[in-house]
Amino acid sequence: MDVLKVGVIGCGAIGREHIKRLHNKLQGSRVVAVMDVFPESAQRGADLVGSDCKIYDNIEGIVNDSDVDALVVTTPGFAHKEPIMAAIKAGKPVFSEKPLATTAADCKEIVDAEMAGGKKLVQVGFMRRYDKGYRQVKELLDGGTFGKPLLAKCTHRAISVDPSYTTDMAVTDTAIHEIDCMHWLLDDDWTQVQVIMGADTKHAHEGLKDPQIMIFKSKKGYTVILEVYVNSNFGYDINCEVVCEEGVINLPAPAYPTVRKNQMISTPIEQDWMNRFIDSYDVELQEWIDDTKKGEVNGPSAWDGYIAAVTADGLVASQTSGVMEDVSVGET
Ligand code: NAD
Ligand code: ISE
Repeated sequence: MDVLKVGVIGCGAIGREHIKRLHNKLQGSRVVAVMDVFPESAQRGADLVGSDCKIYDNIEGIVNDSDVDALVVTTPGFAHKEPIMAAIKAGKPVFSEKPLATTAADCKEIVDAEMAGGKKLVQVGFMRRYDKGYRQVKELLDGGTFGKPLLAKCTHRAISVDPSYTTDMAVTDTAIHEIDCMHWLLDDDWTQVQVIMGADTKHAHEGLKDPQIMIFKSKKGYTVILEVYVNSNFGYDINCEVVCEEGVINLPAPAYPTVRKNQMISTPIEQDWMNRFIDSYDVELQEWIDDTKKGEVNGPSAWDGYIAAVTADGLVASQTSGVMEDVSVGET
């Protein structure tokens, strides 16, 4: 196959970003069809491609189009399961943005359907595994010279979120990145998790608990403390510090010049995920295109999506209970 012909389901913020990179930026793929529940959103997606892009208003149509080799799902998390299941049923490779689905039960159905089909088809958009900085941290940890990791402190801050963002989404939409990434970085599984609510910021909309502190205990005994603060009002601020027996490793911050002006020394801060992780999305999708053309799935799998969702279920339970919740994944 020379060119992978892709159908994109969900033409919102990241859907349009992925359409542009799949069609114009990366090697070996073209977007041939788009689908969205809102016709005007689908049209916006198609306009990025050109007049020969097909527009669908239903999942069955785009998934079963014989011109579509593979699917990219960029609907909101609650609407991932239906297109992923349809792609599996059609035997087509599917890349889904994170989370795989919003509950462990839904993720398990996807894992089971994929296994029943006898072929790996699903990849999840845990793009931090492709980030240069996180890869550098992993290389140092795996190199062994820092000794055993003891604990890690992470922040996941955004400027603001819209009113459709609910308290549980601090876990299923936002912390899901650290749930997967820290599990991958530390090469360990979570056994217990807890959420402690911070004092509410006045910048959060009515009913949203923000910020939240999340605590993860791992099988090997590591502790991760994560601050999720999605109405920080100042920027998109992703940090990770791993404290080890022989030293401390910090995730490199994006490189910006430090300027001296008006009696101040200052450095810009990212405004959103789009730029902060732009290279990671490119690497992630280029590898997905190349693997898919070879009939392989080598990125984060449906199983990775499932174990992240089991952990997320524990955190969501703890948002209400306030206590440590057990996380149990079961057998592979
Ligand atoms: P968005 O709301 O901007 O876009 C979602 C689009 O999906 C909208 O156009 C909406 O009309 C459409 N849609 C909703 N329900 C649908 C359905 N049932 N079928 C077809 N289309 C449907 O959201 P977004 O910010 O682009 O996020 C989309 C997904 O991407 C989410 O899962 C989110 O978690 C993920 N995301 C990941 C990253 C990352 O860093 N990896 C960044 C942003 C978003
Ligand atoms: C968004 O969906 C993303 O995935 C971003 O990477 C994350 O930082 C943000 O919290 C989510 O809403």
